[in-house]
Amino acid sequence: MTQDELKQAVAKAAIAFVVEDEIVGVGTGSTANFFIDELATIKHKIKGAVASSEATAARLRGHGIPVYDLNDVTSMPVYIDGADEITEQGWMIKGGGAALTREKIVASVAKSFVCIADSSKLVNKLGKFPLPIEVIPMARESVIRALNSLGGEARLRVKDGMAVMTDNGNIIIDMLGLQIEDPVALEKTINNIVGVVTVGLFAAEGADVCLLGGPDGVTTLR
Ligand code: ABF
Repeated sequence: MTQDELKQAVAKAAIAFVVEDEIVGVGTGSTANFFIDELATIKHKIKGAVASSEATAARLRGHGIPVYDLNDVTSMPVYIDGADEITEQGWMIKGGGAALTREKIVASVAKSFVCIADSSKLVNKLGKFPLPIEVIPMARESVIRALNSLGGEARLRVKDGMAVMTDNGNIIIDMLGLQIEDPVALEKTINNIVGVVTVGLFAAEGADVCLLGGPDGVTTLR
């Protein structure tokens, strides 16, 4: 099976977690895109969706799925999204697609987080994937200095010669070379640096369920 076929398999399996007549939180990225395409096949059974990025909102609307503003939603049963790395405990690194802040916000309102990923994302220890951090642009250098003092190497994310901008108008700093022993503590430490909006560690509130696609099919970790 190709990686795309694995992503498609977990996206299909995630449909079983969507609650009828309710709003579903929807993540960002290529696996989430497969999920959105699957969601379109049952769109008449749900009330609508809350999107974690402009790209996801556009794809949902393209399928005719109503997109709700999070401010108009008091609760939702489930948030479904991919990850860059996930451990068996449900701790994740997210933000490779620069949507980490909205992802964390939507996930915080949902009762449960269902992670969908191909099995290459499962790791014993987080940190091989550069850890994304969304930062207020004027704090770029002070945050880089603070991050470097924690070990690892902080780098501004650049694409086509330009700093990558998030949907919120902020920049992304990626931290390379980390071996994350205590993700919950590191999440707290980085979130406390002045100028940091969000760190892409999802550990204090990780995934409740992970659907992992591998050569033998979809495995469910809880
Ligand atoms: C989002 O998409 C992110 O938090 C993560 O960075 C990424 C995973 O991308 P993909 O599904 O394309 O591998 O969930």
